[in-house]
Amino acid sequence: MILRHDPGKIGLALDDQGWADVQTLLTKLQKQFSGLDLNLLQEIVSSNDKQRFAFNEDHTKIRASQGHSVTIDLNYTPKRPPELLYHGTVARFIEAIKEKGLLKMSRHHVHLSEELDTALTVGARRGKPVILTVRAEEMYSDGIPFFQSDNQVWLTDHVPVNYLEFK
Ligand code: HQG
Repeated sequence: MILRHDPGKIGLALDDQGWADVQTLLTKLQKQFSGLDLNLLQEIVSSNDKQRFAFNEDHTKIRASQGHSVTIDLNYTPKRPPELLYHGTVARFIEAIKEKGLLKMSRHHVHLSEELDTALTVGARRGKPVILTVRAEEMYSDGIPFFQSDNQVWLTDHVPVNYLEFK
């Protein structure tokens, strides 16, 4: 919540690339969670199931690797995706997706995965998952940039409907 959506909630500021100062984060969070220290924060970062957070090289800064709604520039460089990527969603969104393609909604990017299983898990957050296949390499060849986050999530701005397979 703090590193992706609402740093102001604890009076924290993120820099332009989404980094927060570790010591400031700890000091501010310790007001609510007295047991939180650098060791516990390091354990949270290393054990997080999706590796959502990353430290900089000397561990003085921390950020979320993707999924933000606040405006920051993660500074990822464009990268050629594999031929196909997957997106997990649910049936009630399909009609709108057929009309407008995949939209990033409140996040910075549309999130796509290389693994079917990951897309199934993402879709299952909202109900019975429906998997859409994205012809990613074709999109990239047509000039649409892709990025890969530090935790291996594929990101793009918008997937036009003509690159989607609904099966
Ligand atoms: C849908 C979690 C209507 C889209 C997950 C999705 C993921 C449309 C929802 C990460 C639409 C947006 C991202 C359109 C897309 N009309 N609905 N045109 N285009 N949608 O949460 O991909 O735990 O912003 O299908 O594991 O579900 O946060 O995106 O259902 O990796 O790390 O609009 O969030 O990761 O929902 O999930 P989200 P998402 P974390």
